[in-house]
Amino acid sequence: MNFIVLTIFPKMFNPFWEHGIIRKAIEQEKISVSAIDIRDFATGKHRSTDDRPYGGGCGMVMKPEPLAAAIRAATQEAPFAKRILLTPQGRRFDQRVANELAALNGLILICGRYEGVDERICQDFIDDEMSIGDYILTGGELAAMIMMDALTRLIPGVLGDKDSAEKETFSDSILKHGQYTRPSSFEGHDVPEVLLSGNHKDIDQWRLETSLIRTFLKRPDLLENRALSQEEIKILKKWCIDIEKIIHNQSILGPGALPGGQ
Ligand code: 4GX
Repeated sequence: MNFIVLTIFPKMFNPFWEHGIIRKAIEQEKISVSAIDIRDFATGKHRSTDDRPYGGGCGMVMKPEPLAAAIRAATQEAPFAKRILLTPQGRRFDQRVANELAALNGLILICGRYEGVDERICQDFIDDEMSIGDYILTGGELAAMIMMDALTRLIPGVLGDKDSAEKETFSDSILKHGQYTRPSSFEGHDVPEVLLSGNHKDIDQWRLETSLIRTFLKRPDLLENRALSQEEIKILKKWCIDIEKIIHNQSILGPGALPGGQ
């Protein structure tokens, strides 16, 4: 995957590209990255990239000429890359979109600042608009990094075998089970016994069950749009029976019969 970012702050990307899995992916040539400074394409004494909005109002707008020239230069470098503008108005970037975009061979990510970019750029120089979430950033740079980060880990060979199983979990729309490492007892809290048992069937069952419980409690929206496996249905049914037992006992004994009842 070839990533080209267009920005007035190209140095913001250096620390991102210099660390961890992203750095390794670059070294192993799974991805190539470059930042184009939009200001390099600005003309005039002050090389300004922004100007006041027609019609008045607060803030500044990114001028169309430097942006258009920068996008043309990037397109020449990567003719088949999809050109994406980062903006709160865009289609929401999520794991599904990430899987879709990870199959492409190039992305040109256009990072706006100020109040936005001249509307005529959006019309003629952009293939898609993307938002990373419903909040307002000071610029598209962090959004571009988030997209590159999520996409890079999906590229075959970037993660080891151990990690790549993990990537299935979110595209499967279920949260990860809890993880523990040594020591087995930490400040009075012990690691669940089943994880020390060495019984992999029990461990897998425990992990699936805790994943489901977590998802049900923290992100029920994820479960609603999901095709459940037979195993998962079995687990959910078991909870239903357990919960019904609690309700049944309460109604027989009366609400005052149990400690904490009202
Ligand atoms: N997900 N921002 C872009 C300036 C801007 C506005 C309109 C183009 C059109 C954001 C987000 C985000 C703030 C980046 C405004 N550029 N980007 N910037 N949320 O909030 O992606």
